[in-house]
Amino acid sequence: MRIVFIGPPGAGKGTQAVLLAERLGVTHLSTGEVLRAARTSGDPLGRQAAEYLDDGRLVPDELVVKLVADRLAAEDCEKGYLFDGFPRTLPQAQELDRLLGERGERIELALEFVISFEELTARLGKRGRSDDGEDTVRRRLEVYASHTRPLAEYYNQRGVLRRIQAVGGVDDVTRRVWRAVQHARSGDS
Ligand code: B4P
Repeated sequence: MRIVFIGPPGAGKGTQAVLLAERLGVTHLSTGEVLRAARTSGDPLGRQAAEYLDDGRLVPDELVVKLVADRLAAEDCEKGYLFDGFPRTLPQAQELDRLLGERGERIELALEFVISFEELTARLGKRGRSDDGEDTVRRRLEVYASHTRPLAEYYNQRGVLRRIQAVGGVDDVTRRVWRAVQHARSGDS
């Protein structure tokens, strides 16, 4: 299956993506994780991405798209993939469609994680990653609302959007994610 996860920072996309990718036997690709790893290793991509990560802005589209295009070409993506945190802008979504079109593929499920601002700030406060400081989180949430949230409509128009409530324990959310996957597979509404 080919899936994208959409949701604000801290919604639990990464947590659920690991579980779902394993259950479906597909490749999990988190652009956030790849960018953080590149920063730590100090390679050229990481050096370019660092300033954006640290102040909560989106890394430029061309850098992220290149990263995804390279990754998609790897053999392990032939069995399906789950993009976690990508696309995050309309140009990224359009470029992804173009790349997939060349492969004769398309996104079959776009899962939007719905969660309140209060719950998010509480979760991120507990996590304490370097981009989880109060001002950075506020910036990331604003960027989400202006650039990424509109993608839900993009996928809704393509008939592949499903929304789940991302509150409750991890197991509760996992059950909702799985139900959405089953509906998408059977074509139910
Ligand atoms: P990401 O790595 O995608 O990180 P995220 O949005 O913060 O996290 P996620 O929603 O995956 O939450 P998680 O499961 O960790 O992005 C980081 C940065 O990278 C961006 O700000 C941007 O700069 C850059 N970037 C990434 N992709 C990009 C792109 N495509 N274009 C441009 N820039 C890009 O969960 C959060 C916390 O909640 C955890 O501590 C977890 O333990 C906890 N949690 C999870 N589920 C829970 C539950 N049900 N109940 C309670 N707590 C829960």
